[in-house]
Amino acid sequence: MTLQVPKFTVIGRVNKGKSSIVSTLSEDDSVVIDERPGSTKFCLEFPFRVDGKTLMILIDTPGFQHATRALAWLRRKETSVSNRRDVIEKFVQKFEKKKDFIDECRLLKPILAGSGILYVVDGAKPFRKNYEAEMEILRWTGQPRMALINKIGEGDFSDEWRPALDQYFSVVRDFNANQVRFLDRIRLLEAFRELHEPWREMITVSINLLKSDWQRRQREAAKIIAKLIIDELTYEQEITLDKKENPEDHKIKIQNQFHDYLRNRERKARRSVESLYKHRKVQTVENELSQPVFEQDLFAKTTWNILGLSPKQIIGLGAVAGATVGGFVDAGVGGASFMTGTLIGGSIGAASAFYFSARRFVSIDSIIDMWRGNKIIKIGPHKNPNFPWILLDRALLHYKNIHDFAHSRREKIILQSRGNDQRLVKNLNSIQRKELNRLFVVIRKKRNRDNARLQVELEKMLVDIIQVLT
Ligand SMILES: Nc1nc2c(ncn2[C@@H]2O[C@H](COP(=O)(O)OP(=O)(O)OP(=O)(O)O)[C@@H](O)[C@H]2O)c(=O)[nH]1
Ligand SMILES: [Mg+2]
Repeated sequence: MTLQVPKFTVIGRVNKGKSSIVSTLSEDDSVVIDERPGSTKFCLEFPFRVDGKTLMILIDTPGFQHATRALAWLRRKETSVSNRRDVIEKFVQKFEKKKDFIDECRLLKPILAGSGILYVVDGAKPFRKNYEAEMEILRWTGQPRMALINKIGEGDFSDEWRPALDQYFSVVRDFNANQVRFLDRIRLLEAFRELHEPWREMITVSINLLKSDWQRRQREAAKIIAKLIIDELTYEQEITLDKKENPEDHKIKIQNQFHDYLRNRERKARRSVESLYKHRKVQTVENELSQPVFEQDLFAKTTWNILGLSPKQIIGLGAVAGATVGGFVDAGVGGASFMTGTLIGGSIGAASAFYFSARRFVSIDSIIDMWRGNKIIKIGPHKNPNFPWILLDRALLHYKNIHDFAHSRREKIILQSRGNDQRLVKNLNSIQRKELNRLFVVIRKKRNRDNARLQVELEKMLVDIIQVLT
């Protein structure tokens, strides 16, 4: 027997967050949402799919336009409480092709065809008696009904709304479209399950599918981040020059190309994480990171403190081994002179809007003069001991934000790192830090050899880190 896929028609007054709820529940960021009222003009279906399987269908609507008049018509035709649904059917038949109740007919049709009702109100605004007509019409349909109190502004009138909604809806829930997280969605599905017996089995299947898909996404994200780190730590670039050319003329160019590669590689990983979480349109801004990095001394203490590990932590890890590999510093130096040492070691490059370590710590590894008489300029891999930590910190910050970003939100995500509380790698426990450091060192040593095994090891660690993070 195929299970019945639950459908929900989402209804409410203009600008109350109907489309936002549809967007959040269907994980679809293409739903039209706007601060201007009347943004939804037609009824549209949005399936929520996991792994190619439709788990439920949300129907976005413009809501009622003439509820009071419609209810007056219905009341005139009503002969008994038991024929109210028939009266609604007659109403749709009569007005379907006419202009008077276009929106009413459009939203009532799927309900009469069996969909449940999600009624959305704004709990930040007071309850008014004139909401009663539409709630009454919905009650007449006899279909499973749930009310969601979606607070759009600062006020809180939930206490006024609840007793009124309780009269018309079997379940009333607070549900803030823009702030819900995964577990809130699971709880809502659990409530849907109680609403209508024929949906019970399908919704149970859906909850289990969604939970396992969520874990799959975490594993996939760990894989994407692990691959990114390995690629960036082992990437090197070379260009071959004609014997007449002067390598000095090409240094800046190859350095920029090297930076571009690292930057693009990170961008690609981010897009993959975003599409894993079905965020197709989201944009991120890194105001805290890019601006000081762009303009100021990149080794100003504040900048250094933004991401990655602190110099003290790096030294504590013996990660200076990484720096020693780069030939920059003496392993014995303390925090401040460590930074000075690295600063001197790095080349002071042209202003490129890239995070500091990448810019300063590109090393022109070797300039080889002979290869069929040509010259080869080689650059990379990146040597800064903090580089993997900064990469990881940025990846985790991005991941956490994407993971928690409701699909109804249309603003840009500000990837903000506000000091130590946000510096994610800094708060890892010392065993995790040591273990990661060991891996980073091996990855760097092996360059492109044996990466598959290292990738699996890194992935495993990242899954644990990600789980705690979210
Ligand atoms: N802060 C906040 N704003 C929200 C929330 N839900 C919706 N909004 C905002 O409220 C406005 C209207 O949201 P929509 O989802 O378009 O509302 P709607 O009921 O579909 O509106 P119409 O289709 O025009 O009737 C948008 O600017 C949303 O971003 C919420 O939970 N919190
Ligand atoms: Mg809308």
